[in-house]
Amino acid sequence: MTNDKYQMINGKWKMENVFLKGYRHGYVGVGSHPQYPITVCAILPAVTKFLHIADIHLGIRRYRSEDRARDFFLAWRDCIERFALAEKVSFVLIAGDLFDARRVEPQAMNQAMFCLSKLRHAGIPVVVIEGNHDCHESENRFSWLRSLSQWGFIKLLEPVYSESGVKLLPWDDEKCSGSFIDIDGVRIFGSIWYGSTVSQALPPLIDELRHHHSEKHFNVMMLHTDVEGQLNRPIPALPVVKINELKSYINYLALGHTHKNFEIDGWIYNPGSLEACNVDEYANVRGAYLVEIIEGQHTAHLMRDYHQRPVARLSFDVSKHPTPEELHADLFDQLRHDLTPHNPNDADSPAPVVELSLRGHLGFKNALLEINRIRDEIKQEFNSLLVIVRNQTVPVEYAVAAGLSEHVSRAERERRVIEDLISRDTRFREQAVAMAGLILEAKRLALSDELPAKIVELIEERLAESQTVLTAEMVWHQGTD
Ligand SMILES: [Mn+2]
Repeated sequence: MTNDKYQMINGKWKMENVFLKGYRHGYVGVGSHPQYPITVCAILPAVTKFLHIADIHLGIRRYRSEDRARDFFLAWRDCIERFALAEKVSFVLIAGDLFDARRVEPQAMNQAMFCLSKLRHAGIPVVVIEGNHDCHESENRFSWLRSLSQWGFIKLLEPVYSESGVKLLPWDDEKCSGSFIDIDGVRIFGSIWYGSTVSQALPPLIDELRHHHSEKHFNVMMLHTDVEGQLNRPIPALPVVKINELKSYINYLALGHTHKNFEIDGWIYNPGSLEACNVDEYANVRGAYLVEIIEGQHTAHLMRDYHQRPVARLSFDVSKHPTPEELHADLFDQLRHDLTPHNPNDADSPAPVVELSLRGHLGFKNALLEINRIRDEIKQEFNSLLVIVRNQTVPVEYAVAAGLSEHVSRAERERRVIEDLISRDTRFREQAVAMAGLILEAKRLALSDELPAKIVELIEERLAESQTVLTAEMVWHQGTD
């Protein structure tokens, strides 16, 4: 309980110093209690359940695959059916980015309505805030989220901004608008997308929360923002110390925006996007929070068992494969060992996305690594929906002197770099030391103003000493690079 006037002790509601009988499993009623001269003026359900999701991104077009775009709908449908309708929750929270774009495609609207109408039919309110993807345009007062709110399919919560500052207004059923709403003992506050100004936007909102949070309710606030320390990217995010200023008024901060799951100090929750919106997000944990409030104490369960496209993440070290043919053969040997081909007749398991990372030092020119061919052959052999090849190899062209101690002299470091550059190309590996010496010698002569003809003479002389095959390859290599 947020209010210490109301407490559940030994299965009985206690208000201040008086016990109320017979209200353990239901509601504390409004009006006078028959046995005691008190008036109970709050409606407090013993248990309230709600679903908190964010970043559904309906209508996403980032993948060039219809099936992949449909996955976002299937994830949304599955979550609503399993964790809202079947669980008979009191309400659903969507903390921003229901849609991938503010200009909603007809198909994305159909996908949204498929669930929103089921929820309305079941009497489950859907409380929504704008995200950066589906927020209204500043010069336009119309938006699809506002329309959906007007039509009664969602309750879009927005603070009201005017010249005099920000105001939080209670939900108005006639106007279908407001900044906060009470449902089953929970007071829910909305906000808008503030972007990089979120740290400045928060203090005036907190002033308003001071007036409007309710001691008689469990207070929830929805916010679409990144949080400092939860990202791998160096972009401005909201510092946790700033968020903590909300803690006096808010019991559960329902976040959206960051597409991976995190939880801070047992009151700040970010479920993550329902599906992976780009390749970098495949490794992230994501899901939907099913939250239970019992006697004012909440428990948030991250639900992950819903339609998510399976992803097979594989890694292959390209080092020590001297030719493109050998690399190809060894790669497919490893794939056949690690990856079971998808059975296209199995309707229960969707074809996976395969993400293959190629790592290590290439033993041949980068241009000879046939990424497209590798991608097509994996797709064909393993019946994958989509194959993403991440080329993280170090091309022979950019070799570096790895493993050198920091105390090594500049001259030695230079010699090693040149030697490495030569030896990473298997055609010249055997002669790397001799050739590095020759290159350094040529450089020294050039810096000492030696005549160019003299330098050419030296190079020719040394090359003649080594194998004639090597000389021919050098000429070919220089001519095609
Ligand atoms: Mn998003």
